[in-house]
Amino acid sequence: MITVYSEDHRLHHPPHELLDGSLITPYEDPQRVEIILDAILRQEIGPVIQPQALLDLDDIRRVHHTDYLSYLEHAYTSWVEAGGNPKAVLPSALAVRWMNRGTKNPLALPGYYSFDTSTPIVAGTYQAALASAHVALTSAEMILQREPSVYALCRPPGHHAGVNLCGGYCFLNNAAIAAEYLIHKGGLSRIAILDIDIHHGNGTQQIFYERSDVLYMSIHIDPQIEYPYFSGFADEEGAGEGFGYNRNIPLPQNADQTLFLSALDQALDDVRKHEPDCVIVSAGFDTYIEDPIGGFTLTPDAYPIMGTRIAQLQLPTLFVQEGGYAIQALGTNVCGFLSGFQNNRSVA
Ligand code: SP5
Ligand code: ZN
Repeated sequence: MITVYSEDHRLHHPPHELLDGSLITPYEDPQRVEIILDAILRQEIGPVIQPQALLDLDDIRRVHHTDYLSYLEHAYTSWVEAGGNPKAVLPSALAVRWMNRGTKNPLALPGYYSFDTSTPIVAGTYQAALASAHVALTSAEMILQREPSVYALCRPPGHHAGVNLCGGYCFLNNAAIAAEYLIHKGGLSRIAILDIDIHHGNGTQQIFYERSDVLYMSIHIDPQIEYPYFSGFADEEGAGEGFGYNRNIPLPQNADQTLFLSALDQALDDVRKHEPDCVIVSAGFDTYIEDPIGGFTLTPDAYPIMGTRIAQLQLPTLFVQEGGYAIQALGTNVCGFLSGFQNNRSVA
């Protein structure tokens, strides 16, 4: 399987995040993808290529508002000029409920475009986020060129990012951007996004909530006990034309492999019923037992099984890297997952 990777992810390397009231070293570290890349090369999963052609911003604007993109581009410089801490942009006041008037104040803007305090912006963040989206777009293009499966080694991740909101270490929704590309450039009619990160992909849910062409299926830790807390409940089923095309499967804390795999089987049944032209897997590995911000108890042997079951769909499959913070185990878990997939396909 081809992996698409860009070293520009390194431009996003914030010094801290504010989590549960503490300023801490970010869990979302550049080493994550370097370790995955090493394992992919060592275990000979397949060739690694860089994003191809020029990035066309229109491909990103199909998902994200122009004012949001412009915010991301200028957030750091304007913040520093206005006297914000040059270490990183982080909101101090969030625009919530009725307090959502617009603002031009560079110290206030982060609170308009963020939903948490864990997603700092530094000088290179926008470029890194664009590169990550470019990785997803290149991978989507390869699917259109009849590559049966591609792994987009994205960083920063994407599934928490909404049309005009960053959060959960995410700025641009790479999976959603790939889905829109497949529909608009490739003429695909139906897509299924299967999100197996431990956190609910609130951004992806928002983006496709009223659409019936893109099914969003997510298995995640119960939002009553874990992030993102305010979204991801089972009764969020889509709206309007999209009713029935959003499905959340929340699982309890400490969910194990047996529980996770039976949820995966349910999700895969729904994916089959949708009859998609392509499956996009939002692949997070924070379900691993040792993950420092996880909460499930999956062991490394779970990932090849997950890959195998997804392979049985026998559909074009685009894997998009999301979370996973047990850095030392990431290479093993990702490669186990991708190998499980590859070894069980009639087409590579
Ligand atoms: C892409 C992705 O995986 N983003 C995740 C962002 C999660 N940030 C908040 C984590 C909250 C962890 N809570 C731990 C509670 C103590 N067990
Ligand atoms: Zn996650």
